[in-house]
Amino acid sequence: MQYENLRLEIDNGIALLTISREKALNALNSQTILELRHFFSDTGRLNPEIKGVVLTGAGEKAFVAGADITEFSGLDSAQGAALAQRGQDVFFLIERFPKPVVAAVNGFALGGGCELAMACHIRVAGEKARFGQPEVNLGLIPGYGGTQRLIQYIGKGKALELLLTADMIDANEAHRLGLANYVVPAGEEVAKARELLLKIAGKAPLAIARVIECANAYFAEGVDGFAREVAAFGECCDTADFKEGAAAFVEKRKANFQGQ
Ligand code: DAK
Repeated sequence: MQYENLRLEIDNGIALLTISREKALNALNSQTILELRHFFSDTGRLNPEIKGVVLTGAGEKAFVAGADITEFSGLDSAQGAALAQRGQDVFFLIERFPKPVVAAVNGFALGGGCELAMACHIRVAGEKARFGQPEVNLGLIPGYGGTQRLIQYIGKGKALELLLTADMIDANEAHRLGLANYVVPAGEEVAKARELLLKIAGKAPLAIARVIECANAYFAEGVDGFAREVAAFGECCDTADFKEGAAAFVEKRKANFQGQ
């Protein structure tokens, strides 16, 4: 698929995926959602060269300033619910992506943008980043998982305050609350995200994928996360990477994992 709104650059095994609609502050229109779906189900998943993904927004002002407001006025309830489901499916693809995804939040992360950052595994916020769920200003509620994931990250009390007031918080407050893993000077978000991904790229890929799966199992309805962990641990024992990791430890050398 030819991307119109995503820019993809791969360097040293790390994909830098930039949402590039700078004039609309990188707002998520349906084409961008389609392209994200394609990357996280196809290109990014199947390309063995890609070990991890940095997701960011073009320009210096915004990560993503929300869903594209010009696209969703006039929807009826059935169309709205169908669109929300389609968007949520894409965000689940990101959350369940078997390789690490780090959001480099370089500016406004509002509404669908905050939801997108929350679907990533780790968030690095630049000093100019602003997070918020302003949907109630528009007579809406978050539709891409915001009411659920914000509570997972910062707890019900503070999440409800942000969801009900539509207030924005800055990078330091997001860090204090546990929404942002790091705050870095503006312009250094991608470099920090890459640094984290390069560190993770040295670990065993099959184990990394299972850590992500088990962490998600904690929140999945009807799934026993502890049971999934037991099974996943057993699966790791069958891998060549585990044998290599254990041998490297005994031989006092760096492990050379093959993802097998
Ligand atoms: N959509 C479309 N265009 C946007 C946009 C957005 N979300 N945010 C900004 N833009 C456009 C502006 O219209 C403006 O375009 P021009 O006038 O230059 O053509 C350009 O980006 C620059 O924006 P501003 O001139 O407003 O820039 P400022 O620095 O003055 O303000 C701002 C920056 C981020 C504070 C402001 O742009 C703003 O408040 N933006 C809207 C934030 C927001 O409310 N975002 C939407 C949250 S609600 C759904 C599922 C999910 C959702 C909806 C439906 N369904 C399944 C149906 C989720 C909804 C949301 O995300």
